[in-house]
Amino acid sequence: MNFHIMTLFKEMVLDGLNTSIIGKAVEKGVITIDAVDIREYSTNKHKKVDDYPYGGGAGMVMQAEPVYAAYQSIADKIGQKARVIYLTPQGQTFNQKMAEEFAKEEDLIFLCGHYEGIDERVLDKIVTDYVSIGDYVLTGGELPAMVMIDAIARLVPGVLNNDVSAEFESFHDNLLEYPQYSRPETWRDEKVPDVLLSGHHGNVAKWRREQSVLRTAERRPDLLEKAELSVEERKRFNL
Ligand code: 6GU
Repeated sequence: MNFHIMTLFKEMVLDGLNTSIIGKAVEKGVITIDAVDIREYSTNKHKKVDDYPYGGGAGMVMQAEPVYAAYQSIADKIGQKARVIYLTPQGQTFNQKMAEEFAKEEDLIFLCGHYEGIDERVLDKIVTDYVSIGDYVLTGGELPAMVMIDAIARLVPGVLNNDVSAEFESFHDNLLEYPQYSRPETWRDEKVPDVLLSGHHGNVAKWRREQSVLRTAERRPDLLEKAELSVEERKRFNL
């Protein structure tokens, strides 16, 4: 899978993503991450990419042409249709289901805005998806693009060392993950739950399921409405 990022801050996204597990996946060739500097497509002699908003008001607006030319350079390179995601607090809030949908694509283009926004005309022409990462305001789209790429890339086969782990985790069925323990068996007088040392796989699975449901009820009761719980579970946990 190929991630293409249109930005004024290439180093920020590339430095941030080319480390850790995502960086390993890039090294392995399972995914690629390319950043295009929108400023390189400015036709202005000072490489300016923003100007005053028509109608007045605070701040500057990113101009249409450099954004469009940067987009064209990517479109020409990949030679097929690709979704263009504009990171904006005015977008649909990103979630795991959207990550799973985006992970099916071969190429994704991320457009990171700055200043007070981007000229609406180029957005109308190229953007297919308006996405936010939550109800708060950031200075630009780079961190949101990095958040989305991390969440999407880890769903691509071969990115995680462990193929099954992406399927059995928080949110795939609207339940939070069960608690985890590792050595030592006793740490500062606190013991690992006996069932996990029993070697009884059936009991371990049952305990983990209970913990998932309990933990979701306690920490994210809003998720439980969407979770598929058995009649017994609903009764047992008073849901
Ligand atoms: Cl996608 N962009 C900006 N600038 N702020 C945000 C956001 C995006 N999502 C939440 N806050």
